[in-house]
Amino acid sequence: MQVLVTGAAGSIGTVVCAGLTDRGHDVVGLDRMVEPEGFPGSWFTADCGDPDAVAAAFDALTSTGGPDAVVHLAGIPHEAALPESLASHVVTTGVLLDAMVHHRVNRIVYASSNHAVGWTARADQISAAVRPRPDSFYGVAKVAAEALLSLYADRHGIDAVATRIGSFLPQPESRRGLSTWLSHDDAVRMFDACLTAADPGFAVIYGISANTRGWWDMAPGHRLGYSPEDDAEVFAESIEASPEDEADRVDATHVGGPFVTEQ
Ligand code: 15L
Repeated sequence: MQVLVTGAAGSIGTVVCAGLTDRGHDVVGLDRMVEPEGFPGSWFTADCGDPDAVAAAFDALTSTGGPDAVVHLAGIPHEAALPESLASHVVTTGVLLDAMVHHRVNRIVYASSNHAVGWTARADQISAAVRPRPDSFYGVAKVAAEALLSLYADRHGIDAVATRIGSFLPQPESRRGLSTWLSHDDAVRMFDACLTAADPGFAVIYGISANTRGWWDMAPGHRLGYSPEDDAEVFAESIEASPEDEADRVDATHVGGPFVTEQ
């Protein structure tokens, strides 16, 4: 399958592009950054919020038969002013969806975030159907981008999967991370499953590893074939060796951890 990956030079993009290539996909990178050395596929240096630049990339790819799907990872990965957050997460998603409709590309897998529900109080299990409850403008923009995916799924029949990613890191770095960690290998498993699942329609799943201390309802992801294999628990002893501090206590109250107190 040919997959156009936005944000391909970023931390998730680098890992996901290499992993999808290993799994037999033909990956095309799109990023504002120039092509990283050794990138495994072809490349467009472009801003995915720019409709003309995105149209040019789609024109070039469709003239050779692709792409089959989009993985949208581009976006500021932290809190920012509201206009900047909306441009980075919502406008880019809309530009890509319009290009997909125009070129009849039928699937998008989106890097949403746990911060879409970050103000949810910590509980044993957080459903993917819980009320959107952002903890930041970043989270608001992720909720709005998910809503756009839902609209295009209903209006145009596009398969659109929003993956609410937890903490994508080589290994967890805090007590909260023992619940929110998404390993590199599980991220690749998840994007591959979402790209290849039969008829997902519009779906929201949690992008988290199989963490013993996870508080997420993983059933919607399982239904799409996402079976995480890594567990943050193997890092618990070293993380718990340092005494709990104020940041840990803030993290323990709400799903979004530190974002809840940022302004
Ligand atoms: C995210 O969505 C952010 O992009 C990242 O910077 C982390 O804050 C992560 O969530 C997390 O919740 O750990």
